[in-house]
Amino acid sequence: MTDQEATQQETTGQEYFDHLIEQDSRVEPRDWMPEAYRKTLTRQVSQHAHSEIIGMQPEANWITRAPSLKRKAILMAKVQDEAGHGLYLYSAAETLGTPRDVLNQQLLDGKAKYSSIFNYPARTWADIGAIGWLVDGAAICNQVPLCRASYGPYGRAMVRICKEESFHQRQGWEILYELSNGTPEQKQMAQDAVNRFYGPALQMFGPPDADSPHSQQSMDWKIKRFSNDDLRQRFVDMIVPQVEALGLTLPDPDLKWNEDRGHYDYGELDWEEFFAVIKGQGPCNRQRMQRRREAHREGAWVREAAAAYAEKTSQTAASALIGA
Ligand code: FAQ
Repeated sequence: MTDQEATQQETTGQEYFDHLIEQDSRVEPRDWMPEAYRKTLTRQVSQHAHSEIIGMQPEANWITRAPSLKRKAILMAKVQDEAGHGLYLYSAAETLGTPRDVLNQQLLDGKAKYSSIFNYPARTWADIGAIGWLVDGAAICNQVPLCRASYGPYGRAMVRICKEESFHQRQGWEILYELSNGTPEQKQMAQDAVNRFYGPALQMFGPPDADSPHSQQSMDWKIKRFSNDDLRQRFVDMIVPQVEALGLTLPDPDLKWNEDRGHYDYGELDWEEFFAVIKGQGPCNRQRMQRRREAHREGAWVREAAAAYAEKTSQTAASALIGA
């Protein structure tokens, strides 16, 4: 292809891409797309996948200690769902051209981010309730608009994920509801979990808009539909009546209804802590990565067996074709 032909192809590609975005249509893997669009999606979708996989750890830690067989079965199903979400998302990310083992290696090398929230410990059974209610609740708030993301494979993966997240949130709510209607000690345990997870859950939406380098471009490309602060506000407005129904409180003295804005005002979050956590200095960053690397090492034989099986079946298929 000559330089002129390449430029022509790029111009046509850009025009078609702009048209798809303007029409609120979907960009599919084989469509031409700007390199920066591919890069930001690969970044966001793979970080999202890593979050689902690392996010299994705080809850998996409670499977053996869940207070009943029923709770154990529900928690096990939830943790398995998170693994499934990771797989859908890695598949969606791969359609952008970077193989999954490369993405995974970026995580193992500590070069790729995953959600700040999973660097906090799950200390008590009530924390499992708070994770379901607040963390999955924030995830739903953030992810429902992503079902309309302009990139087809990502948006379609999100539809399925959001359905499962709704079940996750309900199971968390139910744990907290039961504890807050239990003994005074149980209620206190629920309150303590909400106190610890409230701030970090609000930080899941990302830095304030003024400090969010990717938001505007991602909104222009219709990957993100709302800014970080808009989604955070939506989440606060949603959980205030819910916490009242639980009979608990949110640990924010500045939280109050603002008649003029038609929203709840809430206090400043600890952004210093947030940036420290995403730089690797949270309470559990080291432990989470150590466990992930161990699990990857322990899974080597599974990957080798799967590769050998794939090789064998492709040889059998090739011989059948030659024989035919
Ligand atoms: N943690 O310019 P922005 C779940 C980074 S839900 C760590 O605002 P963007 C379900 C950001 O990557 C959790 N890093 O970036 C579950 C960027 O760094 P970079 C996962 C964060 O992308 C529940 C820099 O800060 N959900 O797993 C965080 O426009 C229970 C500047 O930020 C998703 O990933 C953070 N909280 O907006 C599983 C949703 N926030 O890459 C198990 C999809 C920001 O330049 C159990 N992702 N950063 O080095 C998104 O919606 C977006 O990527 C945001 C960030 C909103 C997270």
